[in-house]
Amino acid sequence: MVARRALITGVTGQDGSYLAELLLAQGYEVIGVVRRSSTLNFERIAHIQDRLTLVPADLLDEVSLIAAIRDHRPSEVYNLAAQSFVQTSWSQPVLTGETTALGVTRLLDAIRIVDPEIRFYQASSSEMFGKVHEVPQTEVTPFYPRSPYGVAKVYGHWITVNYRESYGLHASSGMLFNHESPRRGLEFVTRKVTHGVARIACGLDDKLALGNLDSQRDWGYAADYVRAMWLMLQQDVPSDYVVATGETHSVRELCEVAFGAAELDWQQHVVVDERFLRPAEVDLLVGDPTKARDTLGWERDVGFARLVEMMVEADLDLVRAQLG
Ligand code: NAP
Ligand code: F7E
Repeated sequence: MVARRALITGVTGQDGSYLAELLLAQGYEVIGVVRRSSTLNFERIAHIQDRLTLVPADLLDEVSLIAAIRDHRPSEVYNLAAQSFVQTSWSQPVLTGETTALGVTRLLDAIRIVDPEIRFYQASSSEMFGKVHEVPQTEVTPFYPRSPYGVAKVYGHWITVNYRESYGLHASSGMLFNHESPRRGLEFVTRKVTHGVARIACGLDDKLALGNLDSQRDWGYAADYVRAMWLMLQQDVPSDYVVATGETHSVRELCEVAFGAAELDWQQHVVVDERFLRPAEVDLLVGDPTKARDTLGWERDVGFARLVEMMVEADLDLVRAQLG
């Protein structure tokens, strides 16, 4: 049988690395798009790098995307690349719009030009719901983004829907709620907390400075969520799906569980620093994954407490290894 071929933008990121593992395990040939940088940034894919075909391209450069698709002719394209850190989107709003919004159009156009039969996945986000109109959020909850990142993701979502309706592309949008793992970037709050716990437990730090402890998120495990991406592209009909756990927890609860996993009292170590507060906050997110469960048969395996414990354990191993 001929191997199916998938192209992933953002393969060096958290989700890209898990999705590449999943597709390789299913026998896919995996093409990973990497952008040029002065130092290599392949830590998350080092363990599978020899099984991937890495191609240079950038969401800011249309010609490079057309060339990647023309040269490798994938049957599925997963657009995971983005400027994905919400806080940075206030200091770099134009870059965020170019990458996270217009980058989606560039990639959709590349598909339309080279091979409109290619199936397309867009990494949409619960940040689109922002100042939420209803609880829990579903596929039909109106959008009210609260950051340049959220605004850019709304554009990316609607251009995906529009190319599906205008050109008949098999294009689906996954409205994924926060998902985390030991591979999460250190700037996101879960990993910042679990890495901070490990450093405090090993005596390297005493305090951890955070921003808004009251905000609530629906946190799941990234390896569970990439399964939903793949399932969307296996459906006969493209559509849009909320992917979430259906539970919400505050940053304060995250601290309690994470410090507790290392037998520490979070109140002795966490301090609030207004540098980490945002100009506009998303206070509460919780998704309703009913459509993903009923249509895709998707379920998450890992719950909140296990996820946080797993991340603390991984960071303790990492910090201890660095100490030698
Ligand atoms: P991530 O770890 O920040 O990875 C982002 C990826 O995008 C990296 O591989 C990065 O490459 C790449 N990238 C950035 N700018 C690019 C450009 N101009 N051209 C090509 N590649 C570029 O993000 P993630 O957590 O895996 O998230 C994956 C996607 O899902 C993103 O679109 C994110 O916005 C979205 N999303 C994430 C969550 C979540 O909770 N994780 C929830 C909803 C939606 P470098 O390695 O070179 O920087
Ligand atoms: O913040 C609060 C912060 O940066 C979560 C991205 O993957 O998920 C992610 O976006 C919450 C916010 O993720 C700190 O104010 C408190 O309320 O981990 P985060 P995010 O902004 O929810 C969505 C779904 C995406 O699509 C994005 O790409 O935690 N918070 N103190 C803090 N956040 C950070 N980063 N650092 C703090 O010190």
